[in-house]
Formats: sequence, C-alpha cells, structure tokens
Amino acid sequence: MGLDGAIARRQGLRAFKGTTNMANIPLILHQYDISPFSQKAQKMMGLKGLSWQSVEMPMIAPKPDVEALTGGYRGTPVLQIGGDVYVDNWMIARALDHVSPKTPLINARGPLRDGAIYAWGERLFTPLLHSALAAYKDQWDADFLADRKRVFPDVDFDALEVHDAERLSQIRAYLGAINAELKLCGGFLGGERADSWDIHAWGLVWMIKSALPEVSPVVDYFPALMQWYDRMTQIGTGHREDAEIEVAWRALKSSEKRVLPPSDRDEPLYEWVGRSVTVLPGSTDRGGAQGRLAAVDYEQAVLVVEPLPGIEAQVWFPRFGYHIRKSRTDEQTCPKKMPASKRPGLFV
Ligand SMILES: N[C@@H](CCC(=O)N[C@@H](CS)C(=O)NCC(=O)O)C(=O)O
Repeated sequence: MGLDGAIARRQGLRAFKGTTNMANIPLILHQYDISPFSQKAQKMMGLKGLSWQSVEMPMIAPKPDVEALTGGYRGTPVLQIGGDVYVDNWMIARALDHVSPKTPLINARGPLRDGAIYAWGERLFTPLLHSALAAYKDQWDADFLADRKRVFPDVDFDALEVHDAERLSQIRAYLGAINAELKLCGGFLGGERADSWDIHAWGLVWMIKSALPEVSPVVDYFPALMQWYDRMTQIGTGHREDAEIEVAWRALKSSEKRVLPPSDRDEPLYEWVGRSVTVLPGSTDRGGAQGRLAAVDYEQAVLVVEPLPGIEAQVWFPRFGYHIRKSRTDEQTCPKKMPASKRPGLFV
C-alpha cells in the first residue's frame, strides 16, 4: 500500500473512493477554491471520504445564487444538503457528522475542545489576512479591492506592510504551538486520526503555503509541522464533482428538510422564534441574512428563507460569532427595552 493508501487506512477510509452520506442526498458545497475556509470544508470531505458536488460562487458580491440560498449571507463556504443550508465551517462540520456518523468524526472531542480549535483558527486568520492584504492589495483590480474593503471594514489597508516582524512573530507563536502539540500527540493533532483540530489548523497553514511566500519560512522552520502538513495534504478532498447551480435548485425542490431542534424556553431569544430576524457575522461583513427564525438554541440558529418562489430552505448558522437582530418590520412585536428603573447598576 502506498502513502495515500496508508493514510486512508489510518483514517478508516477506502482510499479516494467517495462514500455517500446516510440520507443519500447530494452534498453540495458552494465555494471557490482559493479560500482557506473553503479548503477546510474540502478537507472535511476528504477526512470522511465523502462524495460531494462543488458549485463555484463568485469571489466578490453580488452573489445572487448563494445570497438567495442563505437569505443574504455571501461568504464561502456554504454547504447545502437538500433543503438545508449550512453556513460556516462550524455548522458544516456538525452537518457532515450528522449525515455521515459512521465515517471518522470531524468533531470528535466534545463541544468545548472542538469549539476551542475553531476559535483558535479564526484568531490566527487575522495576522494571516493582514499578510495577504499587504502582499496582494496593490495587485487586485479596483472592484476586488473595493469589495474586500467592505468585507473588512476594521482593517486599515494602507497601513499594512509586507515586511512586518511583529506580525511574523505572532504567526510563529501559533505555528510553534501546533508543532509542539504534534510532538505530544503523534501523526495528527487528533492522535492516530485527523479530526477537527487538524482541519482548522491545516486550512490556515494551507493559506501560508499556497499564497504567502513571505510567511512560508516560518512553517519550514518546524519539521513536525511540515511533515504533518504533508500528511494532511495526502488525505485529499474525497470524491469531488464540479456542478452548476441548477443542481442546487433541483436539490432544494426535491428534498425533505431536516427536523428542527426544539427551541428551549430558557433560551434568551425564545420569544423571537417565528419572527423576522437578520443574522450577521460578527467578525467580518460577509452579509446579513434575513428570514424567519425557526429555531434557536446554544448550538445554532435556523432561519427559514425563500430562495425560489414558494420553495423554502432552512439556513443553519452557528451561535459562535454570529449575531441575531430583530428585523425592523418586527420591532413592535418584539420584547420592549427594559425601563431605566429596572436596569442593573452595572454596565460593561
Ligand atoms: N468562520 C467562517 C469564515 C468564512 C470566511 O471568512 N470566508 C471568507 C473567504 S476566505 C469570505 O467569505 N470572504 C468574503 C467572500 O468570499 O465573499 C467559516 O469558517 O466558514
């Protein structure tokens, strides 16, 4: 057995033969390849050995198809399984483990540990993003640059330098931690098998290795990290088929939707269920999604939207890092502001 076979065997997979998911509904990833976040989702497919379809979305707004599917979110990646649409790698990992529980689990460690590495990866993205903006902003055409200035309103593009020792040192701190962890745990951060820790860390090292030559020597300095990066690359991306947006509309029309989780009465937003809301990604402006809040708990918020006339989709958002606002039209029917006399004597 060659290297690919050995890795696949260790992962409990048949080498590069995609398996379908439990429900046998096509997995459609709306994405574009040169995003580290899309790469993470693709690697999840590889880790589980799944068959999937890729529908390429534009890299800049407007993105009418994906915005219709999600109610307005425009980021990559988005996973569609029939009438259910999952936003963000956090929800994508959970959805894949749900539809394919017998293949190696992505979130194998428990909510807090899986959540911790997800958050760690989001944090490492900031210095890498700054390196990427510094390196490429002068090469991008005006439309792309203007779009990314809208996506990252808090970043001062003009202040970013390609050579920034402090930023490199920050990045090195994160990478050094992966390298040290690898020495403790074996071939993968997950031990014998890759899991969420490997996926979330790998996507960011992929970003360095594929697009940031200024940063790349920092990776090369850590041998365990380099070897792990190669092992992760070898896992591949499952069985991919490129498709057009029509597959998404067909899947939407012909599939059942997932049963929603019950909304918990203790959930602070319980009263908002059934009302019109907007969900906004907190960190960067990847577009607000509008729809009817169908369920909310500490794990997800689900919006019902209407991508095609008379055809609804359920859009699943993480609670980590996403904010829910009442839509303006619904303001009168939602809970009123607390009167000043009842406000607590503490403001932070
Ligand atoms: N936490 C999100 C982050 C997604 C994200 O930031 N994606 C970037 C691509 S690198 C994006 O959507 N950029 C704007 C765009 O493509 O429209 C996830 O893991 O899915």
